[in-house]
Amino acid sequence: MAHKAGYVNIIGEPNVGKSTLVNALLGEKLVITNPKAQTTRHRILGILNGDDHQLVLSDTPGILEPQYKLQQRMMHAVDEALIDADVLVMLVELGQTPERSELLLKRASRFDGTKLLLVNKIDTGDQVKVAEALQRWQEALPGVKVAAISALHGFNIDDLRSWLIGHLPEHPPYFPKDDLSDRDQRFFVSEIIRQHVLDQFKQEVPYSTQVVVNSFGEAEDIVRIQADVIVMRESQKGILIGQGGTALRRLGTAARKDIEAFVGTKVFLDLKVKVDPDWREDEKKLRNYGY
Ligand SMILES: Nc1nc2c(ncn2[C@@H]2O[C@H](COP(=O)(O)OP(=O)(O)OP(=O)(O)O)[C@@H](O)[C@H]2O)c(=O)[nH]1
Ligand SMILES: [Mg+2]
Repeated sequence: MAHKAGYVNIIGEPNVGKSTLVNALLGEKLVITNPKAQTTRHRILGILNGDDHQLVLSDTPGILEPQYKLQQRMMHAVDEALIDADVLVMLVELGQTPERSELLLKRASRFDGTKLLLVNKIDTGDQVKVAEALQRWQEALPGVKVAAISALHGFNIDDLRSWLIGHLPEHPPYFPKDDLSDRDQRFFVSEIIRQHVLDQFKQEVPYSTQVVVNSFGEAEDIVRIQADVIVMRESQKGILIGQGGTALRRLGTAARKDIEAFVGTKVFLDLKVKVDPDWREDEKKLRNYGY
């Protein structure tokens, strides 16, 4: 039987559920998700392998007008997803209209392969609202397949996965068949820590935070990890550490538990908070951080 393989790249505005959809299609939690916008900062591949197929899913940062260099790099990651897509998934959420999706539609118009418009979060509305949304999007994008899903609740996800695999071109696998991602364990460890910063701290702190894993030492039955949580101001450092170090301990404990589940062994996690006022604007630092 011929082997099928290809890239299904998901783009959309911040917070519409792109990362949740990647996890739902993979059937496991690979990439971090959060109610706060701009959770995803990199292009991250999640790979779904079958005997006769390899579906490479590409998560991307939410599309926005960049205000600083980090966001410019994030939009570069979105642009990359327009280059190698076999299928481009435009993800929107219920309630979002074509008229107010200019950033998404402008970018998607640059791609002329197979496109799919998915309306996500249909669990938040009724059938009438969903039908109206599908009709509006279909009118705005004639010739593009339009469908409704709930990534969080798994609605229409099995059908979508089958449809995507069915639309992959005949091609040998792009990655070894036991790979789950193009990213390594260190990357996902830093993302898990960042996920807990997003969970535990308000607005400004997560947007100013970068996590760097400095060492990842694997011993027989424990992994020793040292990571820096980098913020932009002394005041943010104070918030992250908290009174008597309570906030940082809470962050460390929560992150450690998730990292243990991810690596499958006990973990010793040493977190340090550092201040670097300009990491979001410095080309060289951003490159070092993988942006
Ligand atoms: N009710 C509902 N919520 C959803 C659904 N899909 C995702 N969400 C929620 O929407 C929020 C954003 O989800 P993400 O997957 O992080 O969104 P994203 O598009 O990757 O966001 P960025 O990376 O910030 O651009 C999270 O709180 C999800 O739980 C859905 O089908 N229904
Ligand atoms: Mg995301």
